[in-house]
Amino acid sequence: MKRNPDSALNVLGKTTYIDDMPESADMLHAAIVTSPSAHGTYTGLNTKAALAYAPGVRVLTAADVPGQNELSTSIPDEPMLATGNWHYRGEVLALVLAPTRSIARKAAALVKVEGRVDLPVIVDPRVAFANGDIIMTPRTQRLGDPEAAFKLCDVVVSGRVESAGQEHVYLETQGAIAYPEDSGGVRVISGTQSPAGVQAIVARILGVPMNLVEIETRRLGGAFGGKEDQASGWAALASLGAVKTGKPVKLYLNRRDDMTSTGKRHPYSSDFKIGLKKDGTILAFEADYYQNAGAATDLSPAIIPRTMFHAASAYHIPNVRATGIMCRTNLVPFTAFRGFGGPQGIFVIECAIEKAARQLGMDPAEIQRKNLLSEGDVSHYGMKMVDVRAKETFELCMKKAKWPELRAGIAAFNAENKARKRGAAVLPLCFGISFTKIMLNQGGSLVHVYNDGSVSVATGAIEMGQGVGRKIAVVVSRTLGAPLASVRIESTRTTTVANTVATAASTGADINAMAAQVACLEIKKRLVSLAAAKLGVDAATVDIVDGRVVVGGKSVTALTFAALATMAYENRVDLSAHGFYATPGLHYDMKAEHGTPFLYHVYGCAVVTATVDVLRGSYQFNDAFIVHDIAESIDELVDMGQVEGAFAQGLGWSCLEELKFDATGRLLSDTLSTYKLPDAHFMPELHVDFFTRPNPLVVANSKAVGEPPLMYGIAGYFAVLDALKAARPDGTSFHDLPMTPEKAMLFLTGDLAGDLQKERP
Ligand code: LUZ
Ligand code: MOS
Repeated sequence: MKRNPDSALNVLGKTTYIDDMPESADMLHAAIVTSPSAHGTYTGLNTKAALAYAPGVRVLTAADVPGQNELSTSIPDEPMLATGNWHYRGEVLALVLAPTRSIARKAAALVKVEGRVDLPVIVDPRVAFANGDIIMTPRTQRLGDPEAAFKLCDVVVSGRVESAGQEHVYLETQGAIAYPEDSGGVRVISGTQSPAGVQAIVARILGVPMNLVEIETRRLGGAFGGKEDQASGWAALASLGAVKTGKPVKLYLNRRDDMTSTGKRHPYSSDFKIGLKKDGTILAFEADYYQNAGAATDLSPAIIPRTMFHAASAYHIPNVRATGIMCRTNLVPFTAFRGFGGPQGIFVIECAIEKAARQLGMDPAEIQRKNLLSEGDVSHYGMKMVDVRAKETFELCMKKAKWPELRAGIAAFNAENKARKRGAAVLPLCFGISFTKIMLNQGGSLVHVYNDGSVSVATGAIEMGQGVGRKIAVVVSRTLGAPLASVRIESTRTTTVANTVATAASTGADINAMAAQVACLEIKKRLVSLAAAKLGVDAATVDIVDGRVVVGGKSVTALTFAALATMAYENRVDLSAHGFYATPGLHYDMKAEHGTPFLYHVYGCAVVTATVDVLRGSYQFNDAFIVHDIAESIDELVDMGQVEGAFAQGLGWSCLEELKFDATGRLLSDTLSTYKLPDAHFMPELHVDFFTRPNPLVVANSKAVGEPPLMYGIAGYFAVLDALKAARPDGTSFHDLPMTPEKAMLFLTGDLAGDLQKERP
């Protein structure tokens, strides 16, 4: 096993995803009936034509739910099946079951909404805010006194920033298969990042205790946060169908249903104010983040604090105010997406720096450099920053990119060329690792060593293509001393490891490999003491390394790991153990908005260059230089895949992917022909180096890698903007992500409209 264990299967097309699983002859297929507008009420559903369409069609509505018709894990504002009203387009009104998927879909199209009354639709978070339609109360984090500090500044700049949402486009759409059990409960194969989360919701919907619901997840064809909270509805609908009919029910969304009815990255509209001294030192920063939460609470209350925690990004600013406001609109409930509010916050401070730099006549990179975090700085949320790597990674990256020469080269190119202009931008990174909700920072494992020496490892981790299984296997192999090839990672099941959390927040390997390690150390202790007894040596001198028992650190014995496992069984020594890990040292005072919410931070830096075609507004990225703080990599191939993939996804969000709703709340970009994803041609040449200082706080001295590199993509926005400014030095910078060629063109022709225009001096 040299890489992600799924890689070979994927290449051969042999990997089994949910829709590849065998279907029993009695299996029913489900299709959803969704709301016809973004806001409305109705008196009932007419199902006559649907039921008459084919034999065996059934229609289930809210009235069929035996338990509680509620999907939310916070404020109860998200019914699984609508009850007389809807609040976004794509909300599920009914579930149609039929012997085939095609019949189910056709019958679903025949269900008619009766007594429909459309209501006003709000799509803009600022309008929702003005109407008082917010979720919970706004939160504010503070450090120092920004108001007073602005008075001491040489330059104070304010502005407005927009960032659009992002569609997850996991290759495998959402779905589940539910099998009825004779207990009255269900067994569900669910496409989720959080089997235990799905278990709780299914139990609630069915009105049964959690021990009658088993959820299993073998792997996902991608998730990116989209299946952290929002897989539960599909599993619960399938479970409802299974319990109501006594037959297995499969619900698998097609791409358009998935794009219309599932949440995405939150769009934000934000205001900032930044104050600096003439030399570029930032004295004060304020931001108000209007988060477009969509029609239900979902994970918004966990996402908004991550935005606020990243308000100052990789900079130390002595006076900060960051206010987060969750605004309720008539769009699909927005949800977790790789970075979880962090990218939105980081984009705002970078916009502020860009605007301030223009005012000061400085290169934004010089302001960035001047204000980077130092060892021992205290963040605006009261956390003392230790083992800070901001300056080192920044300088390494600038050196790697040959920044002064790069800048000079761009200036020379721009002086010579009229039709094409080049630009460059830098993005320093500081991303906090741990779930912002402290309770979620826990994980469990169950490790069995079989008596032939092969090893079975179960944890709460979900393999979604990111390679967490590979990392856990490496840690288990190293800890036990068992050969890597003998370690098998089991599918994730609620009956093997209970009460787990979502594989999310970049913590999948941190938490689950740690929990696995705890169990392995327990088993190893027993094996070592047995080996010591058999060899007649002191247990303190015995170790197991690479599949062999070793005495005194160097004398490799003939006793293999496998033989020792057999011996343990013969001597009635327990070869199984459960492990548990809770991230230490986390605390947060919600009232004071102060504490230590993160175990550590991930640092790094990216330099991105771009060339704009001034006549067309189109552009091309040239190079991306990245120095990423990986600490000690558990698997360099896996980690490089995460860095490159996250960067591509961040670049897509920043520049290319355009999630577009119209004023009636209809998603216009609801297919892959209207929603453009980054491809190989879009990507710059990548030059990635790892910064490898060990991180003693985590298993194997590693660092989390899943989300942080996504932020590097933000440099793409500013690289293009830099080139645009070279073409039109008179134009005012605009901060409206993504930086599509359309917007670039409008900037170049001086036709940028609307609120962006208002910002012009
Ligand atoms: N999920 C979550 C996350 O529940 N809390 C978090 O802090 C988080 N951060 C990143 C991604 N998912
Ligand atoms: Mo979360 S955005 O699923 O890590």
